[in-house]
Amino acid sequence: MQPEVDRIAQPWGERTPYDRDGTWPVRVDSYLAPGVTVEGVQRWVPTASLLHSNGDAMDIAVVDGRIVGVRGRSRDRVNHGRLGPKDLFGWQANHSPDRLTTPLVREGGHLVPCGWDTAMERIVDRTRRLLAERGADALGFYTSGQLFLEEYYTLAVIVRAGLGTNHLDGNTRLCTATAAEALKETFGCDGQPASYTDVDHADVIALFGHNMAETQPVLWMRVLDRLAGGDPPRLLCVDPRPTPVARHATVHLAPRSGTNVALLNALLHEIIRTDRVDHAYVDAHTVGYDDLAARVADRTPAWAAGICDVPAAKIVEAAELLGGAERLLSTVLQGVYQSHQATAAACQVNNLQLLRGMLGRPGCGVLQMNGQPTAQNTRECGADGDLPGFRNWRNDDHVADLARVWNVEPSRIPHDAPPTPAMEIFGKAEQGDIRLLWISGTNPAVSLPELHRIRGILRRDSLFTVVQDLYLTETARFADVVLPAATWGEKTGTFTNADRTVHLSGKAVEPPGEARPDLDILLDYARRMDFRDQDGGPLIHWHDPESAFRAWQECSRGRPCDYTGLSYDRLREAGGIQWPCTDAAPDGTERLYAGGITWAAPGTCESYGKDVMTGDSMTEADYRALNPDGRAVLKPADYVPPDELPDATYPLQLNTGRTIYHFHTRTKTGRTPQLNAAAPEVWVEISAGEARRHGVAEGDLVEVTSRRGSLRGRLRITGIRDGMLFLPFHYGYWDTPEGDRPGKGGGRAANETTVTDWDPVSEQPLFKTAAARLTLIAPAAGALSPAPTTTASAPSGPCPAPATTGGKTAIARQATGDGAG
Ligand SMILES: Nc1nc2c(c(=O)[nH]1)N[C@H]1C(S)=C(S)[C@@H](COP(=O)(O)OP(=O)(O)OC[C@H]3O[C@@H](n4cnc5c(=O)[nH]c(N)nc54)[C@H](O)[C@@H]3O)O[C@H]1N2
Ligand SMILES: Nc1nc2c(c(=O)[nH]1)N[C@H]1C(S)=C(S)[C@@H](COP(=O)(O)OP(=O)(O)OC[C@H]3O[C@@H](n4cnc5c(=O)[nH]c(N)nc54)[C@H](O)[C@@H]3O)O[C@H]1N2
Ligand SMILES: [Mo]
Repeated sequence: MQPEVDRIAQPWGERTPYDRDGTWPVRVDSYLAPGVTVEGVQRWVPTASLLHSNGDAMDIAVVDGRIVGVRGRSRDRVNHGRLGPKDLFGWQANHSPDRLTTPLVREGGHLVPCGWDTAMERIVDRTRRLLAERGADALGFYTSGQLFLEEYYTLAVIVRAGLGTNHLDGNTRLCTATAAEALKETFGCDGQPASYTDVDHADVIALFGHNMAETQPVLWMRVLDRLAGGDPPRLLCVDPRPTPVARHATVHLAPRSGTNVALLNALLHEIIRTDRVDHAYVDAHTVGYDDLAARVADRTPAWAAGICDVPAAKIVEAAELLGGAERLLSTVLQGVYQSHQATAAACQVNNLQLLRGMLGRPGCGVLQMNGQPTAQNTRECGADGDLPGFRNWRNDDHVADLARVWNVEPSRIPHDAPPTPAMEIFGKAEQGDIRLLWISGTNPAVSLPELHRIRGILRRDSLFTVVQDLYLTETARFADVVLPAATWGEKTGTFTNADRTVHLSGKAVEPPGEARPDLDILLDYARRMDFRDQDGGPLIHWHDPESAFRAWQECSRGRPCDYTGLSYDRLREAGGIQWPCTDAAPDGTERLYAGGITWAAPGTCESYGKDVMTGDSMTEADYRALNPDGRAVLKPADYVPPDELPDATYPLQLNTGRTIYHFHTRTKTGRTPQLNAAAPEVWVEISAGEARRHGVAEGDLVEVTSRRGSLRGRLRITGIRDGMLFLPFHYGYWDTPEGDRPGKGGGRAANETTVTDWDPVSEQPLFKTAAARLTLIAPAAGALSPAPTTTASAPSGPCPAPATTGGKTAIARQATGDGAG
């Protein structure tokens, strides 16, 4: 193994092969700023990555009060020392000279610096005025999947019990709402069943709409290392793009977008037809088999082939792979969650797993993935559309139990309707019902669909907007008050990755200027608002991260996400530990449901479920009748076509998503030299056939237009399926503040074009299914497409663009064996 690798050119580093049921070898990846040596590092501060959901554990290197690099943690269960490109280089954004260092308030139309007292008093005054004039329903909160557990929990208590509004959601609504919903529909409760160690044992791994190679590169390294070892797993990839996952797959299905349910129904049909069903498991642990079997009885591969535009024989091949698996691990992500019939499709993957009896054993399980680093915590702390601790808002006993924890009257906690989903919060702001919107750790002016509309909402005079961020983002530019936040490395707290692994993230350095941890900002607000419990004591009775963590532990006691066996000291010592962690399971819990389904009984479940076609809620009585004994529910779904299909004017399917080098709206990765250089500008992907039909070629400047808006970018010709166009959604406007450029075109945010539409069950927006057209603006004339060549955007044929490399500045160390120390 080379000791040093260009980790832009080789994002996954080199292989450390291992055999099935073996132990994944350690490989410690590290990157230190030029001129810094390991010996020169004064302190190493433990944390985990905040740039995806994988939870890669690492130490921050500190010299003279500054972050100078990172090193993977060899002993951590998640990564065994490995880091991805964003993990290695992304910390540099902390030092960007344009970090916010003071609060800002709007004066005479302009944002001007001010002190914390001025900024906070403005927010408190506005809150009090709105509470008096319009009630708590005039207040809305839109938070993140990137803050810490302690912060979400504090926010949830402030909003739900302090202010008493139901209008609190996270950008997790755009991200993992469908994961949570699919788990609730099938298992009665949120909570990731499987574990990353299942990769070590599986003989078949199926990835549904999940570009793991680019979005969880360290987990993908684990898969690559198994592929390079003895008795490698076979992969099924379902994705219309030629992702690195697709290139390594035994079977790659590239369906029309929005047809997941049709494809999955055909796969279930084949599993049942060939009787690959584990009847003993199904009889013991599920309800709904007969209904499911009847609903897919005529959903043949030939039927699905016509809808998905995938050869029937390939669907049969995929079903053989799934049906023949001894140990099947399935993963699901945005190609399902942000596509048409999101929850219905995600539930069919759960059904597949249950029919095959592949749950709760090594190598067997489903990962309804998270995307953001701390999305799990947004959900479990109730800072999204759930009550804390996966309590059921429709179960009075659960509400009463939460009221007991908070020492308030149950009536103080709004629970007469479901917590308001993000798209509805913006809708209420648009209608003037919500008058104060507090946005923390998210950049909706780039990440929400149909940006022209979102800008209109943020610009409204009737809406008072607070934005809490690190930079003056596209969203912050619309704010009435901007609060400068401290971030990863500058504050302490915990967060939980996609396989329930909790990490402690330590403060390594001071935040810049007057920037404050999000927790401190919320505690300050709570103090100024003077929220009280029913005995007149302070509602928020904690004062720092560790005391907030303890308060949350009490709230989680006896719940599925039980944290009571953890502590900061234990996490500091042991590294990542998976919840539930209790006196009975002091080392955490590798897999849920190892001994059967545990949280689906009517009295304990988080949700009574919904109709997965319409989103209509089931009543408690419905649920008791369907599932009296608390088993897993096999919920069938019929395929229905997407609302917006290609037509003569907009002939292409519009697909949007990610590249390995950037995170979301690039506020951090765009400020990281190595990552920015690897993918500096937006591009547009289509197939060679589609390029011929449109008379365009590699590198041409093209315009993409939908019914909502347009953007421009240079073309990359790839192996993507015909009839589809792909846009990375990372590129916003932070270099050009004017935002809207009416009539001029030339924007570059994918969400100028995406549609305001959502899954009826999870209410997650559909970023992957709409229609668009492509027109030539100017031939390349020597200009190159900025798309990376190392990833899903690799050119399918000869291409003038040079291979993506990072050169000298992107050389990171990778150490194995004794050298890994
Ligand atoms: N590098 C990087 N990593 C990240 C992030 C990032 O911004 N950058 N973000 C993190 C977050 S928050 C998230 S949510 C995850 C997302 O991680 P992923 O879901 O893996 O990423 P996406 O690129 O959004 O979408 C995955 C794939 O869905 C496919 N797809 C589109 N439509 C369909 C369809 O109808 N059916 C099927 N089967 N597939 C379809 C797309 O072609 C795409 O390749 O990544 C996390 N990790
Ligand atoms: N077209 C299209 N749109 C999409 C998607 C897609 O696939 N296609 N994916 C969707 C998904 S899955 C997601 S998760 C969203 C992501 O969308 P956003 O949440 O809008 O994206 P980010 O750029 O991660 O925004 C996070 C913000 O928080 C700030 N921040 C970072 N750390 C901290 C901190 O510690 N404290 C505070 N206060 N702020 C902090 C960052 O500077 C940044 O401005 O985008 C969604 N939008
Ligand atoms: Mo996400």
